[in-house]
Amino acid sequence: MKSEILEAKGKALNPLRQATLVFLVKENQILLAMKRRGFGVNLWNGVGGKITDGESVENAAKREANEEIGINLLSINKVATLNFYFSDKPDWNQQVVVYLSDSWNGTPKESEEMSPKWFDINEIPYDKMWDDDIHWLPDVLKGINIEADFLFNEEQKMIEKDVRKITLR
Ligand code: 6U4
Repeated sequence: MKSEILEAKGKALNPLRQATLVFLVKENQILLAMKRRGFGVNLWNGVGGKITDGESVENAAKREANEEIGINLLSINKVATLNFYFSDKPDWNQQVVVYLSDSWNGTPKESEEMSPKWFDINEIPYDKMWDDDIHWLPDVLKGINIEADFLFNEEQKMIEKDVRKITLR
């Protein structure tokens, strides 16, 4: 693993605080949501957020999808585990567990936090997403499970990455 990531890992809470990220997929489309406030504002991303005390990761994923875009997830499939380290903001360090879902009830709708929109899988706006996404989301959408570590600088630019392809689903 890269030395700066190792250094950030050594300084981080162990285990890292966890968060969830869910992408709905149907036919050739993926649902992204524009973050309207707080962490990652003005970036397209999946839906998700922090895990609350005593909650399972899967339940947190389902709860956040309901709170942020008003849908009930019926099934989710874990596809990636991503560790994010922020060199100057250790409070932001987090492990994000990523899921895909092709089964839910309800129609995605806007909330105070997120504005959802369907994108063609070939037209994902990586230039308006977190820097890391282009390094793992294409593989995840091809059916490859990923584990990765990413280090960000003070301007929230990704400065190091270590991406491992784990299994073919
Ligand atoms: P509040 O506003 O406290 O209710 P909450 O929705 O619980 O927030 P938030 O917004 O901190 O949590 O969640 C962060 C979201 O951003 C999670 O879905 C994980 C995701 N995320 C964090 N870092 C990311 C990164 N570098 N790349 C990425 N998604 C990231 O694609």
